[in-house]
Amino acid sequence: MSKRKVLSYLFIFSLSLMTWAEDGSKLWLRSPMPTNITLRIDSTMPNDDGYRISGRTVTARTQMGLLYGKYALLRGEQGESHPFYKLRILNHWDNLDGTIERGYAGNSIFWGILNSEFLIHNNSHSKNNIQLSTTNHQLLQHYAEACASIGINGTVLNNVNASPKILTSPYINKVKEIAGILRPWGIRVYLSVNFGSPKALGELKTADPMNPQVRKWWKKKVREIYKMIPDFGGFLVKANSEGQPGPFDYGRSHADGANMLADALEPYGGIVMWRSFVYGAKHQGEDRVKQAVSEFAELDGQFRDNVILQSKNGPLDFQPREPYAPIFDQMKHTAQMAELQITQEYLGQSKHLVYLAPMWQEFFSFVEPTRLVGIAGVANIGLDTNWCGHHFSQANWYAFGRLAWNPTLTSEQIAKEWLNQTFGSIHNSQFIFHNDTSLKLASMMLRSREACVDYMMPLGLHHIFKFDHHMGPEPDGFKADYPIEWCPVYYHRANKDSIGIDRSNTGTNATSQYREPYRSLYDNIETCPDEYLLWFHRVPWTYRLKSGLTLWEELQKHYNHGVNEADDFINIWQQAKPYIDEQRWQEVEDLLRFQQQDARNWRDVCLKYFGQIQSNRIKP
Ligand code: GCW
Repeated sequence: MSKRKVLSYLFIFSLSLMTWAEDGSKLWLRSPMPTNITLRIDSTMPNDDGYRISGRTVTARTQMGLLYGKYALLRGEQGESHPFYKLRILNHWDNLDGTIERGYAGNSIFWGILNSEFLIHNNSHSKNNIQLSTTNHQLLQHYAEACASIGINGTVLNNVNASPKILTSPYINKVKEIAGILRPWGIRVYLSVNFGSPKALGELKTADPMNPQVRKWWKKKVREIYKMIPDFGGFLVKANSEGQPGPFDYGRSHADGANMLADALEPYGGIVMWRSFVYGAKHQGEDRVKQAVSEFAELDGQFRDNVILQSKNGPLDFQPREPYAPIFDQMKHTAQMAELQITQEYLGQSKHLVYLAPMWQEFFSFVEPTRLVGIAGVANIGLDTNWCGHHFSQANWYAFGRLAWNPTLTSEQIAKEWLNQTFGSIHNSQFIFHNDTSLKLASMMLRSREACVDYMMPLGLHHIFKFDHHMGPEPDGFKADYPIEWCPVYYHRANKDSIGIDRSNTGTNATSQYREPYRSLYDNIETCPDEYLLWFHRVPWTYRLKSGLTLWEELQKHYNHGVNEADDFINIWQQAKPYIDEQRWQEVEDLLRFQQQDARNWRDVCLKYFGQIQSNRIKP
């Protein structure tokens, strides 16, 4: 038995979050921390940041394990727990001017006005010491604590549509400073990089990954970064996708591009997360949901060991329901990560209450968690007082962290934990309000994703969102000057007889990219699950579903059900009123009423449009 180092002490809970409880900015972090917690280091424990809790004693092999264990104790956990994934990373789509792509909770907590003011006043990009204001330091500490409390251990600080400027020294300095704030909380920083940087920054004439100068440039840049940030995590890259530069620009492959960066990062232990979200480049014109596999499958086995292919859970783009992305089946010799979207781009943004854990669990029911080496979540965090725009959107940040730590947790367990910690009384860390009410709130959360699917995209009817903001329905959406893959009419193809895209072997054959049994299951209209029907098939309006109803009747049923659910959420929330502070209750109430109206709007606009199409009153 190796020697046990005992670090027992009285833990004084002095974090400033205690003072945040009343102003609407409270996260799930509870106070007060129980007064005496015993912390022990045990070097015989498995070699990770897991913990063991027994009574009020937390034992772990590492300091981080002790920290994670303390928060677990607060959640009421007992027993032993270890992180399932080593990489549990938030992706912030934050631009350097402070705006956030697909952000619905205010501007960036990392970048923006303070920073650019400094640059303007100092009139130079070469100044090395950009200071974050005190407020920002504090804010980032809160952010870091919230992340650490649920096990998140990495963060990508900038948008995948990356400005090359992130690699200039003023920004690297700032990244160093942010890294310093996050480090005590076990959070490593990563950066999104623009593949064309050496050229875009005017330092070289090319960004060709096979050019020795370019390779040297990246090596030097990486050395510069590690000199400042020795525990820097690595790069996230969106290349040759939606207008971003990439290796194709020089006739090279994704593997050539990713490996060049990987070689530069390898000596320092850094990784490259290379995204597979691509369309409209090499396989232009092919069914968009097939293009990732078409582009990447032939490269399987060609990537360096420190390259991870990062793919969205579905093959299209974060719709409220997608079948899993078949790239997870196809890449057998490449490390893979899943990219989940916490920010609700297509799920009512920060205005609809939609709890996402059930959607992510659904994904894990198709893609074995062990096939992945990590999880990334596109963050929903901004400068809004309540961090996420909607109080209940915090639950999605929370659920992401919890599932990245343990993908076998149930959505229900996570919802209850979150409710308990978010709305529970500070005098009672174990149970929330009135039993019955809390159960209803959990049930509202658990039903909310299916409700959203029902009123936005029943039976697999996808991507009929408004240009370009994706809030609200636009079933007749078509713009000649837009890529066709952005146009709703491309996806539903409704006419007076039928609706949906044929992705079976008689159509685009996207089903052939799936492993069995899903390939056959999805390919056959008779066996295709209802929830994916219009995703994989073109279906006559009069087709009878398993329920005996026609497609048209079934669609109406789903739209109505979604609206009824939104109505019921308001009833449930009314019942919760006595147990929730006035401010948060009212803010959520206002948003639920908006959601109710919006759900009606989805139903009414879509049923009217499709009704007119099938009765031949309008032509698509
Ligand atoms: O979902 C789409 C979004 C883009 C986003 C892109 C991506 C960051 O509409 O805003 O760009 O996906 O994931 O790269």
